[in-house]
Amino acid sequence: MKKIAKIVLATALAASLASAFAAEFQTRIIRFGYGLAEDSNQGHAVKAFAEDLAKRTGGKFKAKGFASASLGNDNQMQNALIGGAQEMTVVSTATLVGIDDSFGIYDLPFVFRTEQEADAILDGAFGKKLAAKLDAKGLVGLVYWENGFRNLTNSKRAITRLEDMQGVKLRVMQNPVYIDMFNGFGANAIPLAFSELFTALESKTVDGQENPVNTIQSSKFYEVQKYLTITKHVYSPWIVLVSKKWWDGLNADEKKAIQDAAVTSRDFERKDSREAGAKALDTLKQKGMQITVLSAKEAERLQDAARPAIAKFSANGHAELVKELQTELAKVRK
Ligand code: TK8
Repeated sequence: MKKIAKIVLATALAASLASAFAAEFQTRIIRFGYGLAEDSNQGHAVKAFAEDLAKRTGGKFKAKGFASASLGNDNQMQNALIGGAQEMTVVSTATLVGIDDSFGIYDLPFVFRTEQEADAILDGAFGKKLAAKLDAKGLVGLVYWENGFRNLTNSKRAITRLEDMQGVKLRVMQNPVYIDMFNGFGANAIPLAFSELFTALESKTVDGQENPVNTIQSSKFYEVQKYLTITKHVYSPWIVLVSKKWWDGLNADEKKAIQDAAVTSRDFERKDSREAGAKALDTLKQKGMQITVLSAKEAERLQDAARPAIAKFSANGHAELVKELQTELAKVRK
């Protein structure tokens, strides 16, 4: 009898060990809010994330997308994550400057020349280190998605020279680098949440805005904006965030599943974004937008006019960070 009891005990122990090693997932609902329409790069990639995560967790993790800032604008969602009222979001890195002003680094004009350069910096040590700074603020930064190179639209006039920006009321993100940059160009920069932008353009509270062509298309800005100038003044990333409060309650398997699904969504999103971007100009033309490509000379004048905004960011305690980015970029360009 003693022997049998021992065997039973050993079997029970082995079984419990085995189940500890097999991935364990609790049923969890993830509210994943985002600012753009459902039919946008963000919407497509949130869906891809949810599908991939469901596969990895045997259907236990259900990520539900909330489009069009229905859970709040970028800043409001960041706060909801910090408080634990929402699990996930994707926001422009530019809107994180209230939490950590080093995120203004990505907004410096004309820093990245190509998407591939941006990928290398964002996915590499530089991007990871910056994202890790959010931990102490109650946010977990998982991966960067592509918003893309930003361009200028407005309803007043075609902008073909720097002087054409004079006095144009231009919505920018709530971020000092953008305010400095566009005021430096001679525009009248007005910081406003993206969720209020369409109405502000429609009512002519502002004349223009700047965003990548995909966003101009998916947000239907062509309905209220006639002129598009290809300026590519900033390469703008999005960052996928998780509430740290919620994250800390997950086991290692659950964390890994989310991390892996986030990487899948990143690769999906960049591909989707680049494919859509290649077609967007034709679509916007068809929708009636008049498109200006800056001459090489005007593009250079724009770059010169942008330099003080970079200098100011550097002088505001970020000289080291700017240097670090330039060093990393030089390595990538080799
Ligand atoms: C969407 C924003 C948007 C950004 C902006 O919530 O605010 O202009 O480019 O993509 O994050």
